[in-house]
Amino acid sequence: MVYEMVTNLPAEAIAKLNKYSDAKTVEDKIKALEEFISAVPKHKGTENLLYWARSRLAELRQEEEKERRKKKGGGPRIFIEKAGAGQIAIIGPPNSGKSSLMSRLTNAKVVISPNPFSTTDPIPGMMQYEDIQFQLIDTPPIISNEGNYVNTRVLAIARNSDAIIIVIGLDDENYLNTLKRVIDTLEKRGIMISMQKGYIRIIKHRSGNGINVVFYGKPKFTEEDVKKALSSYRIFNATVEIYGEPSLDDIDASLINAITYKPTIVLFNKKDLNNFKGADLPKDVLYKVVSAKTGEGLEDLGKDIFNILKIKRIYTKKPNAPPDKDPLIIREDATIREIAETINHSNIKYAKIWGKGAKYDGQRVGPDFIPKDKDIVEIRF
Ligand SMILES: Nc1nc2c(ncn2[C@@H]2O[C@H](COP(=O)(O)OP(=O)(O)O)[C@@H](O)[C@H]2O)c(=O)[nH]1
Ligand SMILES: [Mg+2]
Repeated sequence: MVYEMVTNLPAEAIAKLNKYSDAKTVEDKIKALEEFISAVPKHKGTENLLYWARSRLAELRQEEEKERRKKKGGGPRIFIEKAGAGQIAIIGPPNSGKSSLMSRLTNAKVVISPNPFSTTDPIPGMMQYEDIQFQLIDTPPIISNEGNYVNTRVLAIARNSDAIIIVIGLDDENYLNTLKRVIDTLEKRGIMISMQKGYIRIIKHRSGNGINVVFYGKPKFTEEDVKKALSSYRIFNATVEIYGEPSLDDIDASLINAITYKPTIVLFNKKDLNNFKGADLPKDVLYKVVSAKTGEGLEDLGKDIFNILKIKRIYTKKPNAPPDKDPLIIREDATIREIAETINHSNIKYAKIWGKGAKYDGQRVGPDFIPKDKDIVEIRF
């Protein structure tokens, strides 16, 4: 397969794209993206790229507008500062039970009401799971019962979160249709709840050893194609994860941040009111039938959230001292080296570990070793 599209991008467009990636504020991102769009030649081969760039730009403009109003002392902030082991946006249509769920699971004070638009602002609250906490965010309805109203502010929160819980009420006669509308709304704005169709994640590194491509799926292109595509963007050090069967265009979408994957749990709520008749969802989307009113079905939700976030807890310790009480929360597949880096150490010699990941207590392991959830790690420098 020949990769043609991005190689057509002029150097100027690539420079603007890098400027966009590096931009720290919404204003700078908008400016760089506008310049990027005007520097991209308009033809069949760049259609997708421009579509994604324009949708991202529209979203950024809305964020900017909200920020402006906030500065004037008006409306509330769109983003909620992250806390705990992960931020999870609870989204769904009006009256599905989002606030009831929030009130059952967290310490947050929320308004529960049969009035469909009773929740007007996003509200965070902490949910305890074993020795860690997740930050849940209750949100206003994302779509209306009728009509085409879509809440872009909720979409922005979903995009910024680490995972999504979609709440659908079983008292809604067309609950499967309603769920489909929520999922379509998310996908149209580049928020994917499944990786099955295909997804590319690009993690850029400042330095390092080139392009490392990891295949979790079977795309119709090769590692060479990925390297060529990235080098046309002047990206020479990156980890590229490929899921499902994406196309090479998805590289563009991923670079521009237009497509993002969010691990998702669907909760079919109000099981006390109505029977659940099954749902056809992608394999990698977890769903549960629950009642926010009685608590039924919610027993393992903490464990489920922990699992979809793909994180682990590591208790670090110093020699001859007990392990830290508060775990370090890190990616499930993080190595000893990455754990050391997050606690600001680079010259690791070896580590000693205790727990599920260890063959025996105090096993000596190297920097590339991957400890398991709840392991105790003593790093030696
Ligand atoms: N029977 C029953 N009613 C529920 C359940 N969860 C929420 N409700 C009711 O549904 C209405 C809307 O709930 P609310 O949490 O405000 O929904 P939201 O608009 O999604 O935040 C309220 O009258 C709740 O009491 C449930 O599991 N069972
Ligand atoms: Mg509500």
